[in-house]
Amino acid sequence: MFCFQCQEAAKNEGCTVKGVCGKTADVANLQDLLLFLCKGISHYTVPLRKYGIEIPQINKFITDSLFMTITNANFDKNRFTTRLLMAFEMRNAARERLTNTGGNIDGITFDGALWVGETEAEISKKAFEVGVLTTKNEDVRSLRELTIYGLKGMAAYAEHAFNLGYTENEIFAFMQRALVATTDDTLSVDELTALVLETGKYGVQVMALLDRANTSSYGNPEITKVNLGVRNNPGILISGHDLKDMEDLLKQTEGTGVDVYTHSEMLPANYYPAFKKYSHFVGNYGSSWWHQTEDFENFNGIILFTTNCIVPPRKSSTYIDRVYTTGASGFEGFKHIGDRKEGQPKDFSAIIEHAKKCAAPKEIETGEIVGGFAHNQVIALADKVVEAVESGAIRKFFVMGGCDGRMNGRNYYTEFAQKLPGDTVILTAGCAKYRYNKLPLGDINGIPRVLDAGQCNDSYSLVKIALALKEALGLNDLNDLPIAYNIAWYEQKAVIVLLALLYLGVKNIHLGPTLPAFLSPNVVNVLVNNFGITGITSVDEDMKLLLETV
Ligand code: SF4
Ligand code: SF3
Repeated sequence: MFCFQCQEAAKNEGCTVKGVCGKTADVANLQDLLLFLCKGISHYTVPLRKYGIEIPQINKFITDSLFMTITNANFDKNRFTTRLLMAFEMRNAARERLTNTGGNIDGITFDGALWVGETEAEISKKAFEVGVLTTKNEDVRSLRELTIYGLKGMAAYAEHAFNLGYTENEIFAFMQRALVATTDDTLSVDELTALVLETGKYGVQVMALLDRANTSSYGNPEITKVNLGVRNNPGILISGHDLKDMEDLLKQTEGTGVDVYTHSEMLPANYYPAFKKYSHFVGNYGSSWWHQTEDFENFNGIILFTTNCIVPPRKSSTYIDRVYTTGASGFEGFKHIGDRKEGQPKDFSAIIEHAKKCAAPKEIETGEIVGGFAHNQVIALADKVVEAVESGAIRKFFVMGGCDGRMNGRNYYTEFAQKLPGDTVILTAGCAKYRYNKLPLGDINGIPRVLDAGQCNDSYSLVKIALALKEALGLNDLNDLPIAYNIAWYEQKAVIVLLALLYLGVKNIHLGPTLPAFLSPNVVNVLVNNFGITGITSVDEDMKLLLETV
């Protein structure tokens, strides 16, 4: 195996024996093979579009497959093996369709479009051969993988939108065209750099689509005090990012005596009007994803993963039989809830029955946190915000969104938030917020000093807020705003968010806690020279620099 897609890549170079995340070499190789076949399928679907042909099942298959390979989403070898067999079927269907349409398949020579493996031994051998390192030139490899990781993030958001009935063929078409482009040895470094930026363009588009899907389905997030304590009923703790699963679960648990709590990235579900109305939706339990081994132990009830981030349980963990996965997520040893049947809600009856037999959660904290500052809510407060900026009450905004992670150095973000002067406001989205969202940072004229827009995909909200501020303050360029970017990344959704920000022209982003292992020195130079991207140094130095510039 070789994997360097996340911030935890061993030695900040790559995991080669087993993932720091817990991914085994078997699973890593099967994920590589699945991507290889998705590229192969795309070699047929891209020319099919020239004939106006879309194959929705394949669009969905490629999207789900990319999503399943995101860090901490799916560790289940069997799920990947089954999926590989499906990939062969999808590829055959696409090839046949292209032949029947009169398309020319003779020119399609990419191995992933042709290779067939039958035995487990053949599949394992091939899986070992098709990884990231098959691209020898490190700059080409870096740009190809940067694109692919962006596509994985895009796929995650496209999948959530799809679950709510929102799709755009343009997004699927781009994903597949880009997958093919990553197999094209004739593309120059400049062309690949352009592909990376184009990925950011579609990143903006997919986040806008998901924003529309979420807010049309569940209303606009609004200022909400989220309870951190517990009640005395058994509960289900829902984690991940999928709001359709949240809806189905809340509906099916109503009146059953089972309470629902959010964990980690599901926290922002508390901000949606359509979910707030359920009296058995108690609040948020615990902290960000990597605290789960302790949080789940204490919770006593059922845990439902709708997406990443899964942490493999410890040998001593007692909660394994209480954990379920659904959608793209999976883990050998956790039970899996299957997909929705056409037009039907997902069937959560098994976990509700299981929950009824569990003890109520142990209280690990009390109190409340405030969130719900997505674009609609902040824009509703625009007058107040603009007044505070114009009077100098707010000197500067700090976008500190992104991911959380286990690395010790991430204390940086807690310290940074603590040391920020009282006339600054943090704008956040994603699980990075858990580094500072329970600190008593106060408010400025009633505006909380931490404005949480929601999940990582709600970074789109931060962009809308920035654009609205630019208008209100009569500025021409986003970079003239009193906003500094100090973003934490971990997995590939953060990659698509970053590419989206670059596409929108945001400059001087500080990215930490380490720069991605998949960026070659030359690609880092391109990012530094064109976008002013830098890593982080010490809290004091970065604070000084970021407070001084615009
Ligand atoms: Fe390593 Fe991250 Fe890949 Fe897991 S996802 S194998 S930690 S680089
Ligand atoms: Fe977090 Fe996994 Fe990235 Fe959605 S839940 S932001 S790390």
